[in-house]
Amino acid sequence: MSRIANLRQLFKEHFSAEGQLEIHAPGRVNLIGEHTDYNGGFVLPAAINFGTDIVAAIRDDLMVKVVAADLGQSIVEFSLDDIQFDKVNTWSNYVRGVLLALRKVFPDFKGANLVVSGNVPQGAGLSSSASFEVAILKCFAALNELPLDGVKAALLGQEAENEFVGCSCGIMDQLISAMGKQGHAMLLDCESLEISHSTIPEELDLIIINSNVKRGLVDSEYNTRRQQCESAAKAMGLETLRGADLSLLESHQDKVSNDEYRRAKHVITENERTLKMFDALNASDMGKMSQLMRASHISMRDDFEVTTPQIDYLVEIIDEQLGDKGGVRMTGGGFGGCVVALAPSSLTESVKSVVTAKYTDKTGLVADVFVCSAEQGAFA
Ligand code: GAF
Repeated sequence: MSRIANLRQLFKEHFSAEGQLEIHAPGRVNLIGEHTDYNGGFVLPAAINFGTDIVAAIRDDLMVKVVAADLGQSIVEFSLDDIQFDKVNTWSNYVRGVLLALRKVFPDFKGANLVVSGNVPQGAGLSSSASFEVAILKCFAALNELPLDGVKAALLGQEAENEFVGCSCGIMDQLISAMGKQGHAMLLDCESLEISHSTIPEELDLIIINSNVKRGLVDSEYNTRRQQCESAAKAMGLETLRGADLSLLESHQDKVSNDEYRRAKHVITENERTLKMFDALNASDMGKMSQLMRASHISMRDDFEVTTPQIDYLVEIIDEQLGDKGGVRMTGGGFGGCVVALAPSSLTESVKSVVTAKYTDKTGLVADVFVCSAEQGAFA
C-alpha cells in the first residue's frame, strides 16, 4: 500500500471518518550557500521528492489530535488555548510551536484531527523538521481558509524553531519547503527574502548521498557558529555579515578571534560562490559549478569546520570520479548528514559504484544514494 493510502486508512481507523484534506510539504537539498542564511546572505536550495504527508479534517472545537504514523501511531492531543512544550513526545513540539506562532497572527482558527508521516531521512540534514512545520501550517491554513502565504508560513516555521523548539536556524529550510519550484533551484536572498528560480538542466542528476554519520552536538555547534558570525559582524560594526567583504574583514583581523575570522571568511566567500553558482546554473556551465561546489566544501571543511572525516572522504572520492564534469559538496548544517552531487546522468552509475567500492571499506559505514528530483513547494 502507498504511504498516502496507508495514511487515509489510519485516519479512518482513528477518527471513524474519511480525511477531508491531504497535504504534502517537501524536504530540501542545498546546492550551495551553507550557513549563510542566518547571516543575511544567499542560499541556493531545491525542494526534493521526500517530505511530510498529512491527512486531516477540521474539528468544531479547539482540540488538536495528531497520530504519528511512523512512530508506532503515537498520539498527542492538546488544546489551541493551552499549547505547552512536550518533553515526552518531542516530535509534537514542531506542531505545537507552529500553531502557537500561527495563533499570534490568526487568533481564531479551529482545531483538527491529523495523521502524519514523513519519508525524509531523519537527522540527515535534509530538513525533515522544516517540511513537517510547513505541512502543518499549510494544513491549518487550508482547513480554516486562512490567508497565509508561503513566505509568512516559512517565517512562522522559523519562529517556532527559534522560540519554541530551541534551534537558532535561519530561514532557508522553511522557505524552500514552502516556495520551491518543480525542476528548479531557488536563489534566496535571506535579507530581503527575494526569490529567483533557475532551471536544473534536464541532463543533470541531483544526487544525494547520505553518509549515515550519526550527527552529534549539532545544535550546540550550530549555535556556536552562529554566535561566532554575529561577533565577527559586530566587530566590524555591522548588523550581519551580509555587508562585509574580505578587505573589511582583514582590516579588523586584530578585533576578532582566529575562529571568528575563519567563520566570517567562509560566509563572505560562500555568498560570492552562491551568486556565481546561480549564474553558472543559468548558463549550464558545469565546469564552473564543479569548481564552486569544490571550493564551498573546502571552505566548510577548513574555515567553518562543520564537516567530518567520513563526509570529506565521500566528497573526495566522488570529486575524483566526476572531475570538472560534475560538482559535489556536503549539504546542510553539517557534522554528518548528506553530500550533494550535481552530475550528468551518464555519470550517476559511476558515482554509485565508487561509493559502494570505497566508502564502507574506509569508514565501516554504508552510504545511501538517492537520485532526486526538484519538486514544488507546499505553498508554490
Ligand atoms: C540548517 C539550518 F536549519 C538552516 O537554516 C541553515 O543554516 C543550514 O543548517 C546551514 O546552511 O539546515
